[in-house]
Amino acid sequence: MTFTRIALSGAVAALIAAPALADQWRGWNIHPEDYPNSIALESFAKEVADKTGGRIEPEVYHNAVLGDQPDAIEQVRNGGLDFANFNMGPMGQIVPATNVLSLPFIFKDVEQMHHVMDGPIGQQFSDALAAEGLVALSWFDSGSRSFYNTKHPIETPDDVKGMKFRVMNNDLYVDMVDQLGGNATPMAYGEVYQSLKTGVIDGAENNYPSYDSSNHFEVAKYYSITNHLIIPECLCVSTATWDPLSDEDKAIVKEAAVHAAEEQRQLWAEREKASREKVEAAGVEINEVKDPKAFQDKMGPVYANFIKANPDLESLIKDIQATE
Ligand code: GTR
Repeated sequence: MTFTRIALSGAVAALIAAPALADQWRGWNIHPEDYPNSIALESFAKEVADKTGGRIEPEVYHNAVLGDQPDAIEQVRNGGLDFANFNMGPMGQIVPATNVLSLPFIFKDVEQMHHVMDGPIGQQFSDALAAEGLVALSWFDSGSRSFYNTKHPIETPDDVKGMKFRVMNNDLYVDMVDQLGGNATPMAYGEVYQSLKTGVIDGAENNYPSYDSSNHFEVAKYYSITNHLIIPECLCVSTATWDPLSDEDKAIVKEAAVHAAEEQRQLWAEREKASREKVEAAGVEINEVKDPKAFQDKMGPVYANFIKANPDLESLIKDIQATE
């Protein structure tokens, strides 16, 4: 008896003396360490750790080592992962309102996308994400996406005919490629390089930094500027991780995410330029499509099909189009 009592009080004393255990957060990232998003995520992790005095210790896992994007979205939603940088492309399958951001040519340019996402419309997307277990704390840039392929430059929609393109996991992109006369194959990002190399697909579509960092430029040498998609990305925290935080910690985490987005957007602009120069120097043939409107005009049915299936989202589309 006496022994037990001494041992117990010893354990209690040790507990009181020990510093509180840090809350360790696992963060998902698809990109390699030197990518703008990755650098900004590391800054986010550091700022959170510093400002909470180590109460929260976020760690970023780069290169999709924690799984591909659709799986990671599920994991953040159910609290298996704490935070992530997600492109809104694959998000549409889970949070239908975010599909509006995946409509081809929905934004006039990246600047307009920023105005939309940083204002009240952006808040509507944040609310829709929050209802599905994802707290969007800030918005990253992802430039604009264009088609690239192994065969020939794309000048007109006719050049897409018969070609097989990898798209992100979202039915909207299948419709988009269909309307251009091509065949779409939804596929995980990590499988695209090999699939291009072995001819399983003829092409894909992405922004310059991803075309560069994924090495797709080595195997698909024709990059045709269509700028058909401008898709924002969130820095999201799991609701399961967020809700129990004190107000003080919520403020710290939110501020760190906003700082990370500022840094990311700056790094993004630099990286876009550097990646374009790099792929050109490596022999990539870049062409600007002469008549972007010809591509845009083909998207009428994509919008019509989408609005038919989601009549409640039509006003959101109109609000975005009306934003300067
Ligand atoms: C990148 C984006 C990634 C991922 C990837 C893809 O531009 O940053 O999150 O969505 O494209 O094509 O799968």
